[in-house]
Amino acid sequence: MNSNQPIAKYRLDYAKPDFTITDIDLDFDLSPEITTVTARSRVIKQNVSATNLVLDGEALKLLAININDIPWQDYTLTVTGLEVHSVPDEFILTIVNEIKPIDNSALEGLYVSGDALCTQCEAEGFRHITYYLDRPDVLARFSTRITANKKQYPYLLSNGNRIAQGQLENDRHWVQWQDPFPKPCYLFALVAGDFDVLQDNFITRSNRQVTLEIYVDKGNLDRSEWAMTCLKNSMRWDENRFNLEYDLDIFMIVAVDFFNMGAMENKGLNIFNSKYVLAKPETATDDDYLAIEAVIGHEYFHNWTGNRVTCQDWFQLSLKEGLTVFRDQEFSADLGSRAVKRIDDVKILRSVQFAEDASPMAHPIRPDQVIEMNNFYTVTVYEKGAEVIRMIHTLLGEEKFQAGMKLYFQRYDGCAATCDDFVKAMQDASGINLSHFKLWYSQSGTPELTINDDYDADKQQYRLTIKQFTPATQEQAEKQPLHIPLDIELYHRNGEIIPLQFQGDFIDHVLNIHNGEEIFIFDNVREKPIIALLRNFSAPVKLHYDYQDDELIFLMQHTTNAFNRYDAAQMLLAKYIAINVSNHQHSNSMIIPESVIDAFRSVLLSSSLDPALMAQILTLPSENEIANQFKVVDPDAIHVVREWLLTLFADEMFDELFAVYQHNKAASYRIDHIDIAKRALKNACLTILAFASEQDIVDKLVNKQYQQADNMTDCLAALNAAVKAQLPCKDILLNDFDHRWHQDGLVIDKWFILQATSPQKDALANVKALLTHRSFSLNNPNRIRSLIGAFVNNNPALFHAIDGIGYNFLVEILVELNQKNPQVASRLIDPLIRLKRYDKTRCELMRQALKRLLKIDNLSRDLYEKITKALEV
Ligand code: B3K
Ligand code: ZN
Repeated sequence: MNSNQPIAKYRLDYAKPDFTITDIDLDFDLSPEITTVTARSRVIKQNVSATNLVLDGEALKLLAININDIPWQDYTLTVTGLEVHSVPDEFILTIVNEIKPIDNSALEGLYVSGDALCTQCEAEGFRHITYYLDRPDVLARFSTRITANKKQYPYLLSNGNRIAQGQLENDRHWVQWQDPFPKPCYLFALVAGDFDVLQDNFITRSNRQVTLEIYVDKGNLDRSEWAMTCLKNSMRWDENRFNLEYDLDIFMIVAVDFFNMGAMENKGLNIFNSKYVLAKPETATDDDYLAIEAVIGHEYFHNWTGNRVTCQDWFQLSLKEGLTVFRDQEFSADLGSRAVKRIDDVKILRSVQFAEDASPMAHPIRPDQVIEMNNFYTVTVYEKGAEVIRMIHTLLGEEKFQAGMKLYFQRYDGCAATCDDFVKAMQDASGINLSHFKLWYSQSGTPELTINDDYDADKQQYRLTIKQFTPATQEQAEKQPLHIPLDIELYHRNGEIIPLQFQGDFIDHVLNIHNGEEIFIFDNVREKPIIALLRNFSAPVKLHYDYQDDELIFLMQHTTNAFNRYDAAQMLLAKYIAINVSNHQHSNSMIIPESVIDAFRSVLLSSSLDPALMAQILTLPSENEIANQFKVVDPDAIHVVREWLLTLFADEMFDELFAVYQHNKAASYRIDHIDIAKRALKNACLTILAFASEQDIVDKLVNKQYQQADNMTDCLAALNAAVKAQLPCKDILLNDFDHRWHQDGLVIDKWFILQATSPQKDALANVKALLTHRSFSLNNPNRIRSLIGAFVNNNPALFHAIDGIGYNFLVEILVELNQKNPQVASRLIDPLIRLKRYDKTRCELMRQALKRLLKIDNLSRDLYEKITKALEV
């Protein structure tokens, strides 16, 4: 990789394109072995001094170039594409080229998924289809004609409306599509295959009828109904909450088994990983149902936030992703449990995004420097991006926020915009100054708030001193204070809320922090209050405040914000986990006060708490969540302490857990939020009970739930409990599950995940053996993520085994995946680049592993970018 090192692109180097393309007619003569693409584009010069048209293209075989239908000889093929020299100011460019879908294992461009052909163009996949201006600020009207064998590919789909079709000789047929909305090429899509189709329709609020179609593999129709329900709910919700209506006559979703990510929002033709479409109670868990709802919503919502208004350049990715994640989060919250949704989202942020901020890949939500764009579809751009939008929502309130959205669409519909454009629209529509707030777009890292308070009984005054500090990140040493909305509430010890006031004026519960240090004083506080901080997680920050146990226990019971009840419980656990990690490291015995256990017991005994919230409170933080508390992570100690805590909880609260478990059993399975909550609570209890010292009893209980389950949620919860607690029944149950489900990829993925996250000492040997399991394939990203991804990410104690065998295993896998599928390989490497978080021995082993990877022949840009950052070379 030395002679030809990939080079970075910089946000500030953005320049408008020299040429634009207003219309493109694509013609595909499809076959998996060789597909011929004819692209006829209307090209217009934008920069008068430009003479050469520089097009992107990769792995293409050029057959012909015409300008205004005359063959053109004056061109050069380059490493990155094609330069057409001395072109006129406006012309029709025709390019004919060939591609080989069957050889496309990277799943970018046109590729084979099972028996179908499909495309993935975001971010820069269109250049694998034809030579083009593959950048999001070139918007063209697309028409697409597809010709293929009719038996093999009875359905030929593309964006927009189907305008013509016909039969040809030799069992061939063709279909022509036209998309009236100009779009960048990353939103282009094509699918050819044989499917079962679920059809429905939706009447928009202006009374237009939209045909809805969901395409699934033959035999899967009974698993597609939930996706259709979610789609219709999304369409209605976007009309009601955001005033946004669908714009074409047809909306199609195609589910494919081979897909690098979750799904893709191509205009009018969303392509989905089948994992986010297919569900029936026997095969999908409640979490699967909720994930489908979120992803269907997300892709649908992109129609306005992403497609109608797109991004000027890829550095602006969070413009569409942060905003669309915010929208899908609100959709799920409005339809289900807002508190649980918030908790789930914050968990991801704390466990994955905070870890990314502390890694060599730290970047602002609008990155400044990129080698491989696919490396920046990150939890920072997406989830932290959504938190930034949420903070704007908190600062403006719903009404002004919606006014900002309206202005944003008025200004930029049909255009490519920037994050600055979005913030300006929000500011102009609301009259609220966001100039300091904008720093969230350019500054990386997790801000830390340190809060001190004191109470003056004589003056009846309560005083808060708030300091903010953002630790340096690898790519950005200097940090400025941010504008942080801090939502708080004060309580008297009797549970009463104290109104916030200063010198006779009431103060809003959202404090605006702008400086490195700020002081807030509250009057008329008649006793030292208990403070609820960062209500609803009002900003993506870490909090330091010296809570006493009794204050956290108070908040668990009294605070009005459900998120804060959960968070108080988390803080209480975090404190005793940290103490006991240290105890374990120093060979001291582990301890926890009885009052802490009693606090959790009273959660179990509460008759008023929402079962969904109870389940969240009773679910111990994952080892990854715990790891983020520590500067230097000790994965062994964290694992031991977490299991010790589970056994302690199980033994100390056995009767209460068992009673709640029994009480929340449902007679039959229904997908509604009350039943989902009850199952979550029941299974949270089972997960703890499984660790009880009375192993015979819980082994029977778990076994019974597994055998009697009529749905995947209960079946998998039992299997998970058996594996995590290493119950005697686990092997029989695991074998049974394999036997029952090995032919169903999506279901057997759940089994691969359990095998990969087993605490059993020889889990890695087992993972290696499973690489040859009948259901496993290194060609399918879902299988890779379930077996290998789950091991390296979610079995930290074993991945970080002190002899380095976990690291060696990952190196072997990455060597194999580097060329086969660079995007998937690049996601797998993340836990290995966080070397600085570990002790010297592990850090050195990780460094050696990375050095070995850097020597791979033809190292992909994706891995190169992460490895060089990790090694700081
Ligand atoms: N926009 C796509 C992600 C494309 C990933 C490219 N590597 C899915 C989504 O965020 O909706
Ligand atoms: Zn998205």
